[in-house]
Amino acid sequence: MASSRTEGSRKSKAGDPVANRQKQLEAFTQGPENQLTTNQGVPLPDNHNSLKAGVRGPGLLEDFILREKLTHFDHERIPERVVYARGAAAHGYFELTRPLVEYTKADFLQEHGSRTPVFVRFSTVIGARGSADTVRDVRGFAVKFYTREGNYDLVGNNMPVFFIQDAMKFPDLVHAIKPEPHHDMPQASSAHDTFWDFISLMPESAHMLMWLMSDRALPRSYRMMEGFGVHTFRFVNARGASHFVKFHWRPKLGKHALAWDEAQKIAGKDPDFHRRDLWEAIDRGDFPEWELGVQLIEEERVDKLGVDLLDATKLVPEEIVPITPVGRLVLNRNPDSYFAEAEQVAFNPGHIVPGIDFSNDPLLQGRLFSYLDTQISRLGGPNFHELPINRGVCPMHNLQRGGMHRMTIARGRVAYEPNTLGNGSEFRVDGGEQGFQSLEEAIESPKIRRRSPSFDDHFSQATLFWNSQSAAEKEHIIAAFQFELSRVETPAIRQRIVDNLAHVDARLARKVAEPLGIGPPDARSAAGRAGFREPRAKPLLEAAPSLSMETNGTTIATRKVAVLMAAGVELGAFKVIQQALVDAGATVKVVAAHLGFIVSSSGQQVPIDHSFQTMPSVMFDAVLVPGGAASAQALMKDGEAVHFVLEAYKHCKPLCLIGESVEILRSVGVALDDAPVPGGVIIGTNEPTTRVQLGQDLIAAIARHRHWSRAMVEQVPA
Ligand code: HDD
Repeated sequence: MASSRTEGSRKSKAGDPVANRQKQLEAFTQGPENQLTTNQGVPLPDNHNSLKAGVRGPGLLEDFILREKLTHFDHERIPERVVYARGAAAHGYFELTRPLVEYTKADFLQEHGSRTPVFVRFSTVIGARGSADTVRDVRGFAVKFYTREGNYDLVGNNMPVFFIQDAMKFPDLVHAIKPEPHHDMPQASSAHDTFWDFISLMPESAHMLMWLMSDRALPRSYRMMEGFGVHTFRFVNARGASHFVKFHWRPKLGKHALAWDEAQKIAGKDPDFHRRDLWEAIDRGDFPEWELGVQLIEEERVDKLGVDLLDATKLVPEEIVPITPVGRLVLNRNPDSYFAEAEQVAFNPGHIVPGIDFSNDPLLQGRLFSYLDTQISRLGGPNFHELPINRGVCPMHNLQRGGMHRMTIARGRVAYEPNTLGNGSEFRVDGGEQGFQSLEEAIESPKIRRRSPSFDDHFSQATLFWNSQSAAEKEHIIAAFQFELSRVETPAIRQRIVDNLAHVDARLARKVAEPLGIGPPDARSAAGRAGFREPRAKPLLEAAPSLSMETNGTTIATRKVAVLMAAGVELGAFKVIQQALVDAGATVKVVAAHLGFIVSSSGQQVPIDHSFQTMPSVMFDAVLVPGGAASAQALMKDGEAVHFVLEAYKHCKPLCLIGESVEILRSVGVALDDAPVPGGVIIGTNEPTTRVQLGQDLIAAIARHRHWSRAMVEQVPA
């Protein structure tokens, strides 16, 4: 083990900081060995048999080898995170593309092209460690920057706002949304009475609820979701001048969602869907990338914004304060050990560096206490910063000593300051200009336990979000509310939610109420309840296009396309389209009734990647069914193949059907002969002159991701 005194010294400035960080971790890394020892290094004679009194006799207490092995095993688990328990993480770097010298003195934001090693953990919030990835939930997006002036953690979410305004309510929120305490159900779901009971009485959550019921809560991939610092922070420059700042991560692959039915099915078919997706992408060299952008707000502008920057239930639309891109985040290395890295990493919004400071957001202020505190019980004591994944790359020394699992061997008799016995002369740390300086702020206020009236506007941004959604996105939000509230057993809770929603949008509230067996929404009843504040007359903007996920096209890189075939398949068009897809960065997999090979109409053998049983349509982004009468007929007779195509249709995925395979869709009554063909459905023949165009059409359809307004989706069984 390397001594902490020599690790990561500032000399790393001369070398590659990302490589140096990896070297630092390697000092703690062990490869597989072909010899076993005890923890004391004593070679094992045998790893199959315990020590006994005779081969059929009782075990002996003396067996230190068995006892050590069982004892370690018995203690292998640590408490899971109280929230954000399930996650996946990766190493990478942050590269600065736009120095921010005039705004902040943060060392890692000064030099164009400088690279800072990072470790990033994505997560779901509600579920236990063993729950499914694709549940409806907020996603955590936590980034640890190992800077030369200490670790900086940006501990954000994939949604830019939060449920509550004050940390005082966090334990209530979490108790309400987690499984109900009497029977510990449901797992990883907000669709139950206690959550909606609490939320119905907390109108400040209206905006976040809209995000949670939207497609943002169903990301297609961790690689395809945005991240937000949520709170307003401060940048402080070398002259001590400050700007407010909000952080945004924008994925290079675009932001995309799953369909709700699909997300539920994936939760059963592959509960590790998002974790696997991240791991496999990095493993094959498709390194996920995000752009870091900042919204910079001058102190003088704050009062004119129309949004209280200290209120975490509000965002500042980028249509009002544009986002300046400043760098890129690249994840290029999977962890070596899930436990040692992803599980033991300890994030904390209180880990900041000179040049960055907190705002007075009361939610953030509470977080500054909670994270250090939780790590102490989760990681077993106050020395978790010494774990390899949590160590900084710059020197760390202070006078803290002892505590469980202390690793650093601090020399000498002196663990106090001021002193003269340490290095032989007087040592004293005086206040001064060096080190982290909190931004000086004049505060003269009464001590008070109350909310600021500027936090009162609970609905206008919920309305702005609603108005900014496309027609299909609005339908998804309505359906999500209906689903969740249909699971709520207490009618009065359902009623309170729709009454509240009437203050977001009358049509939304009416539509949500329709299947719930309750009365029509009553806005006045909501207005009469404690905690309710009259909405502002008008949202800041009519609509903010940046809040919608609808897209006209992005890259199709790393999207997965299934090709369905059976014996007799015609390969002509398939080969041209396959090449076009691969050239555009997509992955193409052949799926069939069995593994092995398929013999094409021209006698060629096509290797099969997956069978229908193990790789259903929900594992893919698009489906291609080549022509060939024999192949199409065999697929038509195979319930799993038909289901594959219909399910992909229902989930609004791009479909390319060639020749006779068109019959699969026609068989359930989807109108294909009269124009227009349903969105994202491409129909073609094996005709050589049209093959290139078919490929281009399919690529354009995949780039749009899902064709949410596709016709007849409800009628198609799947
Ligand atoms: Fe938190 C974990 C993000 C409010 C208390 N939080 C945690 C993680 C993320 C966030 C991403 C997981 C980090 C990891 O991967 O290890 N939390 C947020 C955001 C919030 C927020 C974006 C609002 C803007 N959190 C919040 C409040 C409190 C906490 C108000 C308490 C006052 N959060 C915790 C925690 C956790 C945590 C209990 C659980 C595990 C951990 O810290 O390490 O302390």
